[in-house]
Amino acid sequence: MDNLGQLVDEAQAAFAAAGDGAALEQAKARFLGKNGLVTEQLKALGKLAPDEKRERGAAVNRAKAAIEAALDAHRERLREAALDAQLAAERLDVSLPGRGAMPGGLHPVSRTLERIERLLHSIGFAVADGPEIETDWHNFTALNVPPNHPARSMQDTFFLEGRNDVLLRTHTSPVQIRAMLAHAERHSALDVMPDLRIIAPGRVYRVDSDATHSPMFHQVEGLWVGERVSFADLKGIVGDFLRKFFETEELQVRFRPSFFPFTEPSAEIDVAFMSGALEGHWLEVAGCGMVHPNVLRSGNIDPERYTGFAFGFGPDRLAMLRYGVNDLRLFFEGDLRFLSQFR
Ligand code: 2NL
Repeated sequence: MDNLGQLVDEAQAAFAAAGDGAALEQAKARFLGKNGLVTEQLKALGKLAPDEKRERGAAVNRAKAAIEAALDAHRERLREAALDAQLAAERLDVSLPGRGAMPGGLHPVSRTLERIERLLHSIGFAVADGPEIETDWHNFTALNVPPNHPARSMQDTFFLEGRNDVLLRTHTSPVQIRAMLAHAERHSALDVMPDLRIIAPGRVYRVDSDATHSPMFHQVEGLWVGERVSFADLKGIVGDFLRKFFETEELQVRFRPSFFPFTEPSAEIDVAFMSGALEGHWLEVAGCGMVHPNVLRSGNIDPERYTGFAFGFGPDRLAMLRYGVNDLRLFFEGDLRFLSQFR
């Protein structure tokens, strides 16, 4: 009887029809399980005579081995099919262009501030800072701004909600008031106070918004207080600084009489380039003057003994000139198409 060959064929067909691991294990049980068709054949051997049993036993075992080999082959086939499906689903296209690194960069105004700080630091000015939320006293009173000055109104200055004594600083001058007070205190035991030479860079706030004004903008103020500090020192320092900043010895610099409550005398500083698109046009870049005696007194410094000069630049304006930008608001809108040009 050759039903064993048929049994192997049936097992082959059943394994081939199994589409996944579970179906294959079901098919295996039907042939090789405890009550499976192969097991049945092995049990039937017991009823045979010894010489028949040896021959038939060998044949059943060959069939069993063939079925087990077929089972292994189909297990391997299913494993490979599963791997192929996974590889197809998780396919990587290694020929796609990379996303590319997006390196950051300093904001053009930050670069300008760092440039100003580096140049003024190199001639002996230390960087000072202070709070952006200030008292009315540090921002106005100490700076000799009269009580009814329009800058002290809600139309011009951001006051904190429900308060008339705390505000967003409108200039960095209060930093210098704080620095003078600390300097006077630190050296109060000495016969002669050493020179105070600082710059105060930072954000300032005013109620104002158009193409050339932003409600938040930047200032760098400088202050030098000592014995016999003069307007001539001011002209030398500021002129040297501007020629270094604009990288031209040909720069024209003029001091035009002006007025600020915190300086006397006061001047506006204009520059003119000797070449380039702006050649021959006077541009206002800063204000300055000799520190008013009342302001020195606010800083606990004796105006009979010490004098000082102060100046104030708008680094946003300087950045516009240096980079050829015509709308101040572009600096503060955070548009990467604009900002990434300065990397
Ligand atoms: C401007 C004008 C200026 C000052 C700022 C100052 C500070 C102290 C004392 C005296 Cl603590 N003065 N600062 C002086 C003159 C002008 O800035 O137009 N800035 C953009």
